[in-house]
Parts: sequence; C-alpha cells; structure tokens
Amino acid sequence: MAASKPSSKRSASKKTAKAATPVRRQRGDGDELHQFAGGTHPTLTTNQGLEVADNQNSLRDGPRGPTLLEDFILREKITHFDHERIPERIVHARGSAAHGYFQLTRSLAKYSRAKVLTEVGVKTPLFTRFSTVAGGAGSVDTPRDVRGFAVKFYTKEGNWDLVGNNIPVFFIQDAIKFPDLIHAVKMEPDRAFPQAASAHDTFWDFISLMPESMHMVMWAMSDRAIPRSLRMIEGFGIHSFRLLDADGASTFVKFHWRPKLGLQSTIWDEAVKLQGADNDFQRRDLFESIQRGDFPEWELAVQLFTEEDAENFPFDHLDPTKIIPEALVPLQVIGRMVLDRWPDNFFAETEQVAFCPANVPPGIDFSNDPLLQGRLFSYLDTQLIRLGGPNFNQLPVNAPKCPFANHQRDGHMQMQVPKGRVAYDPSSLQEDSPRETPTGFRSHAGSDDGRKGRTRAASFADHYSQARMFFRSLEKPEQAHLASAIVFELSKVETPHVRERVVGQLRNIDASLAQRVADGLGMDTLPAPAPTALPAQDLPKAPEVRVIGRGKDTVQGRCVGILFDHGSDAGVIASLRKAARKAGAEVKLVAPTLGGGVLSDGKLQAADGQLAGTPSVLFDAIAVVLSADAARLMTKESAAVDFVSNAWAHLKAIARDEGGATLLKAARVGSDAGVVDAADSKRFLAAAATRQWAREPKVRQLA
Ligand code: HDE
Repeated sequence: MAASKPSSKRSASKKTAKAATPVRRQRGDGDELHQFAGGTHPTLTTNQGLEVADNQNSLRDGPRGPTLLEDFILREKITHFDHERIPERIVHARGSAAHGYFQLTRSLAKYSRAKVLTEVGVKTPLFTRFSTVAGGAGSVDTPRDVRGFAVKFYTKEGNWDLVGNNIPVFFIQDAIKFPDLIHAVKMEPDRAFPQAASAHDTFWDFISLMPESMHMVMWAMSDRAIPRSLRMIEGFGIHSFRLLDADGASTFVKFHWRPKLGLQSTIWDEAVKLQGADNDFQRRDLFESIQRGDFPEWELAVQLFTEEDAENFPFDHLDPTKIIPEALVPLQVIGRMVLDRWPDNFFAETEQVAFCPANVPPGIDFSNDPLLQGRLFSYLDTQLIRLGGPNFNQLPVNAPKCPFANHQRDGHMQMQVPKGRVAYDPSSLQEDSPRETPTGFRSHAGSDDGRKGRTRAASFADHYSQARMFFRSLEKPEQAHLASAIVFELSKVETPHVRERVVGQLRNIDASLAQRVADGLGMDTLPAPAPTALPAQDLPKAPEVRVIGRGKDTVQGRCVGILFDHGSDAGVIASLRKAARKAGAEVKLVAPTLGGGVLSDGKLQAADGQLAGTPSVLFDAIAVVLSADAARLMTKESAAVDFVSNAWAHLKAIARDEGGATLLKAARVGSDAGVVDAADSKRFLAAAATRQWAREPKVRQLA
C-alpha cells in the first residue's frame, strides 16, 4: 500500500480527502498519527513498535509464489492470535462486569477498623462481575443457574474481594466436595452435553446422594435462579465473616446486596425463549442501562452477631447451607454500590479480573466455615494457571489502587522494574526497602480444641429444616414454579432410580412437594423417604426468601415494546411512549421491517427492532397499536401472533387499540386486569409494574 509523506497536517488532510487512502505521517515528528478520511488513527505497528506498511498481504516469493518464513510481521501477528485464548474459569466462566463505586452511609467503627467500613461518605472504587456457574464462557445468559456476584473493592488498605452469589446458601458444607459437585453439574464428560444446565443425570445423581444440598436445591429450583436482569438480583457473601476492631475484638457478619430495582425473575418458558432470542440478554441489559446513564444500584446490608448470639441459633452459622433468618438477626443497611462505567475492554478487565475471598483489608477476617476455608486456597491457585503466572495482580483490573511493595520478584510477565539490591527482609542496606507495620493485617486470635480429624460437627446435621422453611415461605405461584422446575429437570434424567431418589429426598422436605413432583413425573407410587440423620423441624416462615412481593411496583428500569406498522395511530404511540419514559421505562418500537411505517399522521416512523428478531420475551410489557388492515395481515404472521400470545403466557401487561385487539383475538389472548386500552397509558403502566400472577392458572398447568 503506497504511503505518501506529507510535510504538514494541512497537506495530509488534503491528500486524504482526494485519494481517500490512508496517508501516514512520519513517526518522530511529534505526532504518531495516521490521517484517514473522516478520522484520526494511531500508526499500526508490530509489538516491537515497528511501523507496518502493508497489513493486507504477506511476504511472498513472487505474486503467486509461496509465503516466506522471513515474514516476521505475519508470524508475530498469527502467533499472537494463536495465543489469544486463555483457559476459561472452571466455574463462573460466563460473566459480565462493570466499574463503579461503593459509598458507606453508616459507619461500622464500633465493630471494625477497616476504613472501607468506617469512612462515611467516601467513595471506594470497585469492579463487579456477575456470572453463571455451570456454562462455558460462550454459553447463554438465561439458564437456570446460580448467579455469581463478585465485587472487588479497591480500598485504601488493599483490595477487598466480596466473592458472593445471588443465593445465600451453598450446595455443600465442605470444600473437599466442590470438585465432585462441579463435575456432576457441568456437561457430562463422555458426551459433552448438556451445556449450562443442571437438568441431567449426573447432577441429580450426586445431589440426591448429598442431603446437605437440599436447601440450596430449593433455591436453585426457585425463580431466583432465572432472574430477569442482573440489575434485579440480590447478592450474598454466604459465609459468616468476622469484623475486628482496633483491639482485635470480633463480631460475626454476613453481607447482603439488595438491588434498588427490587427482585424480578422470568417465567421458565420465557427464560427458554430468551435463549433463542438473545444469548446475551443480561449482558446487553447491563451494558445498555449503564450506557444510557441508568446506573444499576444496590444497598449493602449486614447481619451482625456475636459468638454468644451464635450459640443460641437453632443451627450452626458456620454451616454454609444455612441462612440466618432476618427475624433472628435483622439487616442493617450500611452503604450503596453504583455501577457507572462499562469496561473499555472485555478481555483485559472482565476476563482477566481475579477475585479471591482471601483478599480482605485489616478489620475483616474469616470464620471457620469449612467451605470458606477451602475457598481461601482455591482462587489464587486457579488464577495461577488461568492467568499464566504469579504476576496477575499487576494487571490494571487486579492491581490495588493503594501503594503496594514487597520482596516478591520475577516470574512470568513481570511488569514492574524493581530498583535496588535488596529483595529480602530483614535487611539494612536500603533505607526505602518495604517493612512490616504494627497496624497491618492481623488475624483473629481464634481458639479451637486442637483435635485433628476428618470430622463434621454434629451441629451441621440438620439438612431439611431450612429447606422446608424455604419452600413453605414461598408464595403459591412460586411453589408451583419450583415443583415444575424439579419435574422439568427430572424429566431430563434418564435413570429411574435417580429420579426416585430425588423424590425420596423431597419427602423429607414437604409431602405436598414430593407428591406434586411424583405426579408430574407420572410415578405410580411414592418412593420411600431418604434416610435422615435428623428429621425436618417446622420453622417460622422467612418472607425474605420470596421473589414475589419483593420487586418494586414500578416500571423503572424495565422495557416496553410497542408493535406497530403502516397506519398505526401516531397519537397513541406518542402518548404511550411519553408516559412510559416519564415513569423511567425504556421503550422500543417493533415493526415487520426496520424501516417501520407511515403512521396515521403521515410521518414515517422507523423501528428499533424487526418483528421476527425482536420477540416479546425481550420486553417487560407490550403495546399493540395497529390499523385494521395491518392487524388483518399480522393475524397470518406467526411472529406477530407469538409476540402477543407469549406476552400473555408470560403474565405481562398488554395494551391494545382496536387493531391490536384483532391480533390478540387471533392469538387467543384472553382478558384480565393486565390487558388494557392502549389509550389509557396510566392503567397500562400500573399493570406493567408487576407480573399478572392471577392469570397464571389460565395459561399454564403447573405441577
Ligand atoms: Fe467459587 N470459585 N468456589 N464460590 N466462585 C471460582 O475462581 C471455589 C463458592 C464464586 O467473577 C474459581 O477465579 C471453591 C461459593 C464466584 O471471576 C475457583 C468453592 C461461592 C466466582 C472457585 C467455591 C462462590 C467463583 C473459578 C467451594 C459464593 C467467580 C475461577 C469451597 C459465596 C468470580 C476463579 C469471578 C470462582 C473455587 C464455592 C462464588 C475455582 C473451591 C460458596 C462469584 O477458584
């Protein structure tokens, strides 16, 4: 490719405009930029900084001859490309992340000396990554799965990683079972399916033999595991941690994130269809909300309790399969997290971020939860291989934002150039060599009975009481969804004795649940209950475990889809749009073509989405505004019929005008409080603020 060498900026842009080919300026003249028609570009170089004159053709021995080994530019480019992939995370491989900040609103100075928990009003920068657990990095966003909720606070005293999930308990009580659990849930090793799904034999085989997993199974089969948006999930640190004050006195703490938008889940059928409509549904939702300045926000709340409190709990708080009901220890809100910046580069930040529960500042410490203790080892270990060596902490997304210095040296990809001759401690040769400080991190001076053994505390033996409490605390529709979810999953399990063993476990939790699942599977007789160490106790209900009723009755952060075509009523569309936006919702227009249509006012209205590729699962509520002619045509268009019938089946509010009503009729959509006149935007938005739960028995036979 020919490159001219302009003598001034003016001549460069003139040449660019004429020839519309890149014109390169010399490096070293103080300006290393290319001038292209319509833009300013940095000069393309090799990784050694050598300017590249031709990025289109490799070096050949004659125009039709073989490529020469000498072509170091080709070799460098291809070699780098060949090494672009790093091992994906063994769990939580698929994730989306954002930058933001944490702001403390209430000091915990009485309990902790950590500055991040004591300096009210100070904004601590952070990076938060959400993930699914089982699927690979390229899998979909909406499977039934736990969501990871990992937050890296760049505090003044070092990084604090609160590496949690959106479910407050876990499947297992001891880290030694984690590889078994993950091998059981991931795709089966011989056939390499199913991807990102727990609905298969190996998962349920393992689970049915692990009674301690039953509480978490209830959560994982509930609507919590099919969230609508990452902005609408809770987060939990799960384990008890310790707060330590300046004297080393300890208070136990559990961490909770609560979304400002409240909780919202999908209907299972909707989640399945979302996978086809948009693999990246939740990533896109997070991205778009941040791009439009509608920043996702959570409250951070804590449950604080003492050793003595803990002794009186009817369960062991060190057992990660238990929650501490809010009735026992109420939540105290201490701050908020706002995510306000999407990463500049997915790989550099979201992929290379390395969270580790062992990263805590002075004033926060660990409990003896055996799952947490195992995690303290695992994360650094896995990151050594995933990120290729011991210096991954120097990557921009991982590096602390406070000063850091020690005597660790060398290793793959050392980015720093340490100065001086001293790389050890103690030393006397170099004044500025890093030293310990009495104010640094100190562990809780814990005590134990000093007896070694592969044992499990008797206080960990009750596997069913909280599972029962969870199920019985749910609203009726949620109980039905949970039963249906288990029926769905077990219907994919080919081995009869595994299905039976699961039902045997359910009998220990709730007889009606076991019966519903057995009926759903077509079992003639109920299998025997699984053997138990301790039978379930009836505990008081814990309303905080529900999803229904814990959303916010608002359309804020939600999205309304308006289906229109040529001749649609411009006034109705405009007023729906205005009212929805005013109430904080996004509005997207959907038409058979992206070109949209000429509305009743004679003006052309473009569409945001083409009907065939923009089904109603993408929206929280829909409006159908159609002329009589367009409506007649749409009754013969399956994408249009599905648009409304799915919105109906997914319990969404539907606004329709007269034309819209024709389409609704063809799609066999009934009438209820959620189906409203498109001219009545107030009623529509009120209906759109929630799911139409009362409709569910009309549209679905639930187990
Ligand atoms: Fe993890 N987990 N985990 N985990 N975990 C990882 O670390 C592990 C557990 C969680 O966005 C891995 O860097 C063990 C509970 C999240 O990058 C690995 C045990 C909770 C993420 C690992 C657990 C979590 C991970 C894989 C049982 C909720 C994603 C890649 C003892 C409190 C972080 C990596 C991100 C990632 C080990 C159980 C949350 C292998 C051994 C319980 C959110 O180190």
